[in-house]
Amino acid sequence: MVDIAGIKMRNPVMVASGTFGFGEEYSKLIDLNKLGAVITKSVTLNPRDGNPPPRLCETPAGMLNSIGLQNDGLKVFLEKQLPFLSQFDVPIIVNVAGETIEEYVEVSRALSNQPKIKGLELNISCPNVKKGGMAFGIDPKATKELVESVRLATKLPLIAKLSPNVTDITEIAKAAVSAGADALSLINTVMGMAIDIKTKKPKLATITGGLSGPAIKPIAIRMVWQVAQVVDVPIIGIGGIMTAEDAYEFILAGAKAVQIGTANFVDVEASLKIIEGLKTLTAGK
Ligand code: RRO
Repeated sequence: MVDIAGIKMRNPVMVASGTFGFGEEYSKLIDLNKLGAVITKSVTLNPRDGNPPPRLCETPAGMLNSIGLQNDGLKVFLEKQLPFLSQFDVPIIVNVAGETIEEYVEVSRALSNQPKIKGLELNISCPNVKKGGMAFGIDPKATKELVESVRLATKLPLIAKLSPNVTDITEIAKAAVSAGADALSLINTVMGMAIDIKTKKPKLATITGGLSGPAIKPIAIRMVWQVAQVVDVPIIGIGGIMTAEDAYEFILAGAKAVQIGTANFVDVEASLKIIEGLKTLTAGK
């Protein structure tokens, strides 16, 4: 058993927001009950269509995305997606996003009286939207204001998901914790760009996107280590974890748990393999 800010998990391996939808497709392929927790795709107050295509491309040792917070909105989440996920015996953590503080507060409040939801992950690090998202996570004052406001609206464990697109992530981490975050997850994607040299056009319609996958692992390890030096709350490590050895590296850097993202697209069983491999690696430790 692993306890992250009061969220009790069978193991320290969760699936990362945005790489697992709301579990429906994966539930046909793997046993969700074996996961430490499921983190949903971001939920916003109203439905969003996301950005125009192309919004994904492969890069060396990773991929770029610019989904633009596509989701069906709070109502559909509560009526359909949450009931579906609730059939499983796995902690549900909802990733919450918005354009304004009021939106984060309203969504967080509405999720708070749902017994199946065990925690909220505040997405203050989406790199692909014009308003909100990362804007909250690159400025310590804005981070503090947002987390404080949501803190007043919910008793659920709050995890702030941090952006790597900053000069000093420890400043943001400290701001989130001082405002009442119970845990931190890091990192979200690194802003990147790719150009097709045949067409001479950017590979993504939005030009820039978020880089994920093994290419960003050393950045994430460095940031987890830096943040672990300055906060006392649990850290959830994210960034290019493909194997149990990668996950263990995050634990050695100071993470108490990890999230698996891009690896889910390569191998639907990646998270389950990492859970088994970590057991062996950490046995007796
Ligand atoms: O939807 C997205 O484009 C997106 C989000 Br919300 C995020 O937090 N991170 C990311 O890489 N893409």
